[in-house]
Amino acid sequence: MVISSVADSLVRGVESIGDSVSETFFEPVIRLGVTGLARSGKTVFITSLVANLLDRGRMTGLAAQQEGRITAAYLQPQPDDTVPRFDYESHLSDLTGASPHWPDSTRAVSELRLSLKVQPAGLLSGLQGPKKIHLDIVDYPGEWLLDLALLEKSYEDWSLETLSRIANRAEASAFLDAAKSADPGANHEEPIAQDLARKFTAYLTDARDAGFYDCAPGRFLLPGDLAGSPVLTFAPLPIVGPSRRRSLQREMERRFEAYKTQVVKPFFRDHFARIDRQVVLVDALGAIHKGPQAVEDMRRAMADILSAFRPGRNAWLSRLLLGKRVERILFAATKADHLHHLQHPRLTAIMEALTRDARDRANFAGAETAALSLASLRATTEEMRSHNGSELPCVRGTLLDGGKKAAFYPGELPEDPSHVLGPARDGAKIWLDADYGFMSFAPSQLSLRPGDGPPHIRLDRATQFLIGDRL
Ligand SMILES: Nc1nc2c(ncn2[C@@H]2O[C@H](COP(=O)(O)OP(=O)(O)O)[C@@H](O)[C@H]2O)c(=O)[nH]1
Ligand SMILES: [Mg+2]
Repeated sequence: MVISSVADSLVRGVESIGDSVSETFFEPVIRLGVTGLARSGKTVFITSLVANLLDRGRMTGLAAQQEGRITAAYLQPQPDDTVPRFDYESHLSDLTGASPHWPDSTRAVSELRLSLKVQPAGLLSGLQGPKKIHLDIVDYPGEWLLDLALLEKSYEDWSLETLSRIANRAEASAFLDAAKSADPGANHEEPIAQDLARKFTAYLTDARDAGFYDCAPGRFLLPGDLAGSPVLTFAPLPIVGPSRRRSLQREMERRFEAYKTQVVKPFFRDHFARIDRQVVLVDALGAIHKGPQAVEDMRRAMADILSAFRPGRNAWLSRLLLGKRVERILFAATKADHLHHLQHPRLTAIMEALTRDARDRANFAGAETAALSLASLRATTEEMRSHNGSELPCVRGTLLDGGKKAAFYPGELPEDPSHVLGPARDGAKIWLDADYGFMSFAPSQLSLRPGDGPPHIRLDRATQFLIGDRL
């Protein structure tokens, strides 16, 4: 314990010295974290953000742009040689090419550096030349933040907690049968460990597909190059006492600890701890469409995810951060182009309510927070349609299914967010007073004017909140 914490802070110390000598003093770096659960819209957000910072015609909500102070923007090699580069060019050509389509989902951390030349504002502006500011954008799965809670748990606590939480889930029945018939005290045999891990992973996958978000350890679902390795070959067991040497339980315990030190900690140390500004993307409309249970699950997952931004709660993390904290956190409801703008304030209100607990805590920790609704890539246009004598605010776009154009009225979100969150919290099975539809639209064919990035909704306002004060 002691040894690992000393090592962690040493690494961080050396790293921050490196940062400050080579860059921070001369050329400021802003590390922007982009996270959210799977399909929340991270890839589309980053692609459109970069495209709109390179061609800034649609970024009038970004003050430095409005004031004409951004003189250049260009992509640069990123500073971290071991992190995959965010594949901006191919995502952009997916979205804006001749037959536009949504990019494939990506499931690991990636990074991109965009550099801006900015004329300083204020008194000294006439005396100084433009300054260079690097924006390092880091894309990482929100699911990985859920693993933070594992650090404080022993294998035994985690096993018993997990088994009781999933006891009544249909998706878990095959795994639970296997776990019940396994003998934690028997000698470790690899085929048995593998069988348990495989069934546990299958359960996690089914649970996630069924809408459960409490699917830790996160890397079981997104294994990348760790697939099949011992750090991912463990599962919770019905434990009754301390483990015996060479037993199945002892080996599972060892792997659980290895997962914490070799998978969870490096992520927090190498990525999370270095973030200055954070945007958390939430597909609130998608959850509302799926029903009250999905909304409640999402609310809980958000609270868990955001506890990572509350330093002090986790002793290891606070030591690692050494008082450094994320300065600004934006909670953004994505895909707002599914709604006519008349309904956007209601979506934002739901977003605010959905993250309220977590936001209060983050505020307490000194971070500035805000919520808004946005569309990274606007796929629809708005229109009013008459229906039974009243005018309905609709959106029109190309349907993903079949490619026809259609206008769509998604239903009216309530003015009071508690009408959505209340039934969700109380365990309602369906929405009683409304039905919230959801259409999947394809990105539309674009013909962009020179200097304009792809169309969006409030991406410029989001950018202003996240980095505007540093430009
Ligand atoms: N209409 C619309 N759909 C979006 C937008 N952003 C994301 N989506 C949809 O959400 C899906 C997931 O987005 P993606 O960026 O891949 O999510 P990630 O898993 O968080 O990286 C996409 O395939 C689109 O169908 C948006 O701005 N407008
Ligand atoms: Mg992605």
